[in-house]
Amino acid sequence: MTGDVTLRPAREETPLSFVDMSTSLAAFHAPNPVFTASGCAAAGRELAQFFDQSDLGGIVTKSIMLEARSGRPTPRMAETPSGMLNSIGLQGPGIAAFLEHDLPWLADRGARAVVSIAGSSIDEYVALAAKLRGQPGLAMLEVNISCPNVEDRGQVFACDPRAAARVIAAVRQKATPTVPVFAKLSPDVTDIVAVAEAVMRAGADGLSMINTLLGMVIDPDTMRPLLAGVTGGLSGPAIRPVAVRCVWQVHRAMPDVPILGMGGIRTGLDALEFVLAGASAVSVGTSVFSDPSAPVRVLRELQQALGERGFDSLSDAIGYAHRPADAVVPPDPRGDDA
Ligand code: RRO
Repeated sequence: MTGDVTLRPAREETPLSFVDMSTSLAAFHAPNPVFTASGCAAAGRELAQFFDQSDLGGIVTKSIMLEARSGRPTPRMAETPSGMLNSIGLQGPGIAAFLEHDLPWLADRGARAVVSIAGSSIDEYVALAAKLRGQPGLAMLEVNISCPNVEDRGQVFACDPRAAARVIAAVRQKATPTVPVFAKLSPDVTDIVAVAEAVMRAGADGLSMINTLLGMVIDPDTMRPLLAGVTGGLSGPAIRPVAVRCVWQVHRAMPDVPILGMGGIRTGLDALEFVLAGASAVSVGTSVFSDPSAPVRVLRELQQALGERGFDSLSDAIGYAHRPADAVVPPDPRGDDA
């Protein structure tokens, strides 16, 4: 989508309905590109009083494991400059309860459910994919191979291209063939493109990026690590430039691979950065803790921002920042459009 887009003269007061916001993540077609982010609103119910679950492109659920799990000891959240650390440790009800209560709840509301799965072995991922096979309301699988809050860093499959590829190949084989399988990648690697290429070769249909970065806070009063789990995942605006860089690098290497981008998105302009870098859709995560309506606001603001820049459709903007530096400059949004 880079370089050959003709922008119409931009207007400041563009009607929102003017810009076609529909998007595709492989075989999953969504009416708009703004999703929730895994881990920030359980299975979506927590946000139901703030917006209609079907208004977003998709609801991405907290990573689910085979068994119920209480997670790591507390404290497991800490504030950081422009962000937060979490050390939740995959707390959740387990797949049986999820299938009984959560997925039907989302399906009843017309939500497009993107179910995040996590395992501590390939067999566990495969068992989860099998249980989700054929479930109504399931739009896509997000395979979380990058949770930073596990005891054994060897379980962070996304840190090793071969381990990541093995998980994805096994899930792809077991999952419903028509349901896209996206691999969720970690930024805590030397070469994210190598991991992205490995999972795509293994059969992934697209990529979610990025998960949180491994971080740590020491309490100056106790002079001990603040989190009981010692380390945690850093999220929020602090990580946005890292996330945009990852999306940029992977889109540059594989421009046809659909990317669901996330990391510190708070506004429509933040979301626009991800789209211009190459994301076909975005997830809004940490900002829902301070503004639970953030995803619908971000959607509105993104549509407005695209219209103001002369785009007729979201798809024209995907990867637009990769066009050559001497490409035609978009019309000045403040200028006369005559
Ligand atoms: O549950 C968590 O602690 C967690 C997960 Br599964 C993840 O993927 N990313 C994160 O920051 N925390």
